Amino acid sequence: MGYNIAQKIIKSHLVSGQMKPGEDVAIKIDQTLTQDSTGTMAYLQFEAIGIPRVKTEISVAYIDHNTLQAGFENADDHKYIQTVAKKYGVHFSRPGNGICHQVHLERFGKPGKTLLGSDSHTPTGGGLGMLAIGAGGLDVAVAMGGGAYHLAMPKVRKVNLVGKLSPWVSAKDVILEVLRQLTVKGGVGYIMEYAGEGVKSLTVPERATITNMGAELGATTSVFPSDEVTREFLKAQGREEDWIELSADSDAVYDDEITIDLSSLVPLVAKPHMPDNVDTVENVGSIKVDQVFIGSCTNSSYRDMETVAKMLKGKTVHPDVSLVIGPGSKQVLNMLARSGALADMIDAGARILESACGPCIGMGQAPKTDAVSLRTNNRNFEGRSGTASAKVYIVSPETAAASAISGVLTDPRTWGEPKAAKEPEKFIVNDNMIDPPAENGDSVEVVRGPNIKPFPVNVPLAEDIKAQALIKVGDNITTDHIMPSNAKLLPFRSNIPYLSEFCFAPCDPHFPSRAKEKNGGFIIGGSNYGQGSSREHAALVPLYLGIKAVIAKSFARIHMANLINSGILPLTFANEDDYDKVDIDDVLVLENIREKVEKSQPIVLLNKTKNKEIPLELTLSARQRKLILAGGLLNYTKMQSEE
Ligand code: MIC
Ligand code: SF4
Repeated sequence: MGYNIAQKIIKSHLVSGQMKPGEDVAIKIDQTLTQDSTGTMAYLQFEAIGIPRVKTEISVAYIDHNTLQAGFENADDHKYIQTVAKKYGVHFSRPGNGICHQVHLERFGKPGKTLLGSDSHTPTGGGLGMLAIGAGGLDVAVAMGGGAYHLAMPKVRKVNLVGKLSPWVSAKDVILEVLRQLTVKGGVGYIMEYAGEGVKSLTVPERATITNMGAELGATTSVFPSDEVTREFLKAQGREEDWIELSADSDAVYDDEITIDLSSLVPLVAKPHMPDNVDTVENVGSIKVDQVFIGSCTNSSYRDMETVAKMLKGKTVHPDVSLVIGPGSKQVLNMLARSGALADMIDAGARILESACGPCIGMGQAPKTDAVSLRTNNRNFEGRSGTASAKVYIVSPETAAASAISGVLTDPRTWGEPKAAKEPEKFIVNDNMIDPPAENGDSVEVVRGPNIKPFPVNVPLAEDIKAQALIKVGDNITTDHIMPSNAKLLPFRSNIPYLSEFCFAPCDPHFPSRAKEKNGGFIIGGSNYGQGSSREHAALVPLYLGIKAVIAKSFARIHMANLINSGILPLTFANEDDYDKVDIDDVLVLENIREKVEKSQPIVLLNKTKNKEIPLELTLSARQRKLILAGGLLNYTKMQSEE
């Protein structure tokens, strides 16, 4: 029996475990990436582990999220990351060099390699045929130290692409169609592997748009074959030697399969406030638009930006629209500048931003009250734009540009002649904004600003837990609900005590004070709890507030791993209906929980207030049980190195 691409890469990196879906496998990590909003924590944890030099083939620290610098905090974090990177053997991509995923695709990604990144959109690298996975900062820190990455062996779903995209329909519409079919939970437990004739017609940046937004499916990652198109891309980046061919065996077996006919797709839009709330642009109709943002790690490649510039050339942005454009990298911005495309954008009235995440994570450009904002990014969660009442619609760059000119949501097919840009034969390559690490880091002094506070470390799991339910939330709660991120909060990613004041702010602003007053307790969640980002702050902050366990209908992958890494129990209701048997303030008891976790015995929650027994499940690998018992990955890693 042959292998698919995902299995081939896992097999060639397998350190332990069997490649059977659901089993714990450990894989060797070739490359890591961090960004600044998760990176400070990742490097603090790397320092706490105490390994003198990273052991990966390459590790890169990017500065791309916290670039607004309204106070000293961001700049202090940048300096900390720059110096810690230099000392421990990590390349440093300076602020302004671009969004981690775009730059990594351009300059470092290699087909067949594994990449672990402290950002949920790390699967962007799958566009190049990498096995690129998003994880919490602590997992990345361990991987930098040479430790294997543990995950439940995913199933592999084949996405068979047939036909060819029609003019004005682009990669964003492909992934929106996948999201429409499968929903934000549809990828949980899966790797999405793209195959079929249609693959050839997609360039690497287009493939990367699709794998990037596989994160919104909840998938472990997404991967494309590495073929002649991949070779051409790497050659144009001056790195043809990094190319290898990678395809599924002809008799490869998949756990599941869907087919997408590219020729039947039309421009699509994800309506507020979920990426799977998908409809056609035509159906949604000409709603009035206040803001358009073209950028983010999903759609900020040279191809996307040139296409937009061609559409804007000679036109003027509608008077009621603010058009904001953030090219994904210095390379893209430089090429736009030299081709004249940047001048066409400026001339049309676009507001040009530096190459960074920017508005995608609410770092500036918050729209007006009740605004309709069209964005090419990947997430439209409520409040993420920085304006609580704004309605964010996710669209392709083509739909975004057409709408910016007309002032209403516009189907780009009404524009006539197609304008899609071609991939260049040669990209402008200048890595002068990527600082290599010191040959010998001993003499490098790590600079720590006053905003860097110690992070919480758990204690070993208690014998019994008795505490109250502090909050009860519904389905699809995102990490943006648990630990919001915006221009005001992102500067405090290395300051857990400060962040804790805002935990669950969009759901219940009194949660932090209640948690402190009651000395911690339980969180009750619905299904797909913790979807979205990789930020381990959504676990570290609850840990700081004394959360002992989250009891939910189901969990999103990265967040569940982050809870375990923090030593917080991720329990699920054995019967989903039992969710109704717990209310806020109920006193809950987990008797002999330590022994039960240790011996994998059935767990029953006693709701003392309602006098009800509720069966729970704890689906953990043997290793994860040890992490929970030890009080998290850091304690466990230290215990192991002491043995
Ligand atoms: C996001 O898109 O939500 C982020 C900001 O990039 C996060 C990481 C973070 O919270 O710092 C992610 O996707 O993992
Ligand atoms: Fe940055 Fe947005 Fe991409 Fe997250 S999704 S890495 S905030 S551009």
